[in-house]
Amino acid sequence: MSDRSDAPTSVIRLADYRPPAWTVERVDLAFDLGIDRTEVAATLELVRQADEPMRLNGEGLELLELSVDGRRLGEGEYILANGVLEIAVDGDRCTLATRVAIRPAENTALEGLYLSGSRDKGFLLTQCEAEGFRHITFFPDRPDVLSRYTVTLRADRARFPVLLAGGNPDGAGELGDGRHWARFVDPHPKPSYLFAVVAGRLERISHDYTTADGRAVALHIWAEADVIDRCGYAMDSLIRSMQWDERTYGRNYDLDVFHVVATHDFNMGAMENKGLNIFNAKYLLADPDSSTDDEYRHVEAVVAHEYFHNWSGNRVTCRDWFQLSLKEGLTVFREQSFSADMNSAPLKRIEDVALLRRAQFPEDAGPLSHPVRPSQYSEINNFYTATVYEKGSELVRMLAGHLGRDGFRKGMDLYFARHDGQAATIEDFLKALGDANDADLSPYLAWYGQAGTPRLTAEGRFDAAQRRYRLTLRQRTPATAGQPAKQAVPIPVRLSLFDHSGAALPLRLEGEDRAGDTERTVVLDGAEHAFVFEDIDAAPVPSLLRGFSAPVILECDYLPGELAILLRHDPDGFNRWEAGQQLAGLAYDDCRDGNVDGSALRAWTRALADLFAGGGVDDALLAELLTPPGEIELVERQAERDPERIRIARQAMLRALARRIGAEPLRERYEQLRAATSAALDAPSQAQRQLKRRLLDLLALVDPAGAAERALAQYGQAPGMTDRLAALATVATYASPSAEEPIAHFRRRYDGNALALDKWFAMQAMLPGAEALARVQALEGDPAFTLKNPNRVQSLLGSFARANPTGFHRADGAAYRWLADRLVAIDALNPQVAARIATAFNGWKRLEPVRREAAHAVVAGLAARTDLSRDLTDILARVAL
Ligand code: 0A1
Ligand code: ZN
Repeated sequence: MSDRSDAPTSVIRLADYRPPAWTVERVDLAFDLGIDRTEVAATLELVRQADEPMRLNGEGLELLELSVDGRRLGEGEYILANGVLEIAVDGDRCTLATRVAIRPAENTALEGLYLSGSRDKGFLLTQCEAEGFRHITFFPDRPDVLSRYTVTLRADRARFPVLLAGGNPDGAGELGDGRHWARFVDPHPKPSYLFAVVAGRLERISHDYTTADGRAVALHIWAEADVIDRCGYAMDSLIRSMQWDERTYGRNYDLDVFHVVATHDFNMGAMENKGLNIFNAKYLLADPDSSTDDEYRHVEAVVAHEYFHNWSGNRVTCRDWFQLSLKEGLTVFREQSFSADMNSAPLKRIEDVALLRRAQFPEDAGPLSHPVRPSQYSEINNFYTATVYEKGSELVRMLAGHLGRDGFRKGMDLYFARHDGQAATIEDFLKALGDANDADLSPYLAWYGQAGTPRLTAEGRFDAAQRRYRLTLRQRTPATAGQPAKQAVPIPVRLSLFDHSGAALPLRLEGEDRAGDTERTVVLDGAEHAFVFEDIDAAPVPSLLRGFSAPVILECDYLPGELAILLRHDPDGFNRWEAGQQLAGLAYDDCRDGNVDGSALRAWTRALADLFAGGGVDDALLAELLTPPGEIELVERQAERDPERIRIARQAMLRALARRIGAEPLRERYEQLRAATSAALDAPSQAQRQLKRRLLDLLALVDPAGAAERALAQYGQAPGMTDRLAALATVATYASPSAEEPIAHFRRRYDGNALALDKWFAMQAMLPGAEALARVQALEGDPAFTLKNPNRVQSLLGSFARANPTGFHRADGAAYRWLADRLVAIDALNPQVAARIATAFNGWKRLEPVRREAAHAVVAGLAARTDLSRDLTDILARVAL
């Protein structure tokens, strides 16, 4: 957090980086824990690195005692102002001791030490990334200060029976008067943002794990008693992650214990604190009755992500917060590879690319755009973005593709060996990968420093006389906020050429003796380059950017029939889907322009109807193929956005698809799948549920009564949450009066299950149309709703503002005004959450004039306020530009 912004906002610049003037070798912390008041005694062994005073960060701390080398300092011997404690010290080393008091129960920002749950039953925990440690004690709170930590926790045993901190246990005992203590020593130097403690009434499940290099590790997952029986899937996922990192990267865990804790009060997804990961319960708990298939996959992915950070983030950390993607992009990439190995690789790629397009492309195209390595920030918490995470992962994927599997592994081995125990930079990463392979990867640095999504234009020309196909690739990146001029970046383009029967052609580039495989990667490393393929007998259909080999927008004048060939024949699931998405985009253009008999719409519906009838596509892929880009992605296809019209055009294309397939075949296939229904979690069962859902939604467009009847029956008979929630959403979307009863039933059935109710809030918040606002306002009055809980706010307000374009962008601007009001209220409690919700205003400038005017008035009004947090002020200032 986040002072109120009456102080001028200071901008931190990458160019101003200087190494720390004082580092901390050892930290000894002793906590006397209490919910209202906790005392923290800290002893720091500091070492001078430059001829400057010692400066420690500290915010919201009540300073009780301060001494240097055993001598208490009086006022006048230090300066404490603007969150910095400055002490002039002689000599090159010193021992600094502080004692401070902090107030966990008052900490609604959930940064530093705070209370999760109620005063009488809840527990205490910490969140320190990025700058939370300074809310716990005075410290040089920056990631390039790595220290060895010893932590002693003291607390009332009855109220806080479980005491945890990162590191290995180093003793525990009684203190008398009902209090007890526990000590932990972490042998691995770490930055302060990885520090964590937890204390309270928690239950655990455990597993004895032995690493590949022979270390016995006790794995413990902790949660409150009412949810501890929902942690089994997370434990299985953790074991799979540990084994995968050993196998794939040769990385072993490095402490004797590994704790994972679930909390219902958390600002983000989870946190990789050394030896003590803390999870938003949403990403740790899973059971068939209250979790969907998607949620099971998310639990597996987030558990893996946090575990993988132990090497990519903890053992090798970041020099400064500009390097955030060094750990996040790399760890997302590692998680994506893991999930692809555990599940279906093409489906995982489809999911990740769809997320990139939905979340990152709009971010990169609007006023919040920033490079994967930003060059400045005023609030680092606002840079945990899709660009740093998802685009960052795409950059690592390009590097990995460039080096090949073995080369990338060699590079990673060198990176970990060379920088173990250090705070590194993105240059260090590229250098290590390059050095291990005798390669120069420095051209890829341009990707890290430049915002905006490059446009890749492809133009093919077939020369029958020469039997040649000339493919000209060009790139251009549009100007982004504060970055008018762009340079060319290396763009690897994996490609194949297909003939019109759908066969892939062997590829021989001009100057080569022999044809190679049917797929290869060419790299466009300047503004333009032509690639000439020989021995081509007829104009081929190029399949470009296979596997989404670079995070760009492809502009290629495909004829609909050409995309249909790829959609029908491409053997690779991802590319088949990609061709379908591109063709769906053209079909959408037809519907948007009122061209109901357009050639793209016909080609798209015909190809999908044939694939549907032909039975050659598995259920999971078929469900994906039947899902065109969403309303949020489609906004890019018109100059001025009117969400109503976008929805109408998209619904029209879906209706055309449903008609082409036919109501009867849709019903029949649905019934077959229904008969096979189970709650099993295996991939084919999940695929059946996914396809069933798509079919029901398509059926609703051509047979609303038939779809509603089936959806209601499905709701009543569903063996698990996936089927139950999907059915509820279908009824509520297409037959709202019949939805009242099941909606009320769901509310009663899951009373007390916060995570299940979050889905209930979100589902209703996303129901389209102008009435959505009144529905959301009514739901705010539900006793389970509170602005104090980030998950609740995300489910109701976040889903509405970010995932309900027709509801949020009401033409009268009422939803904008309502959200502005709520943002101010949330901001007073939790600035990080307010800032995240406020990003919903990101694209206001490209709305049609009436909505634009309404949004502008609201955004400008908010941006002019001086009583908001630094987090929210930063977002508003950029969005309002
Ligand atoms: N490093 C975590 C994400 C995270 C970031 C900031 C937080 O508090 C402001 C909490 C978690 C991850 O990537 O999982
Ligand atoms: Zn992460």
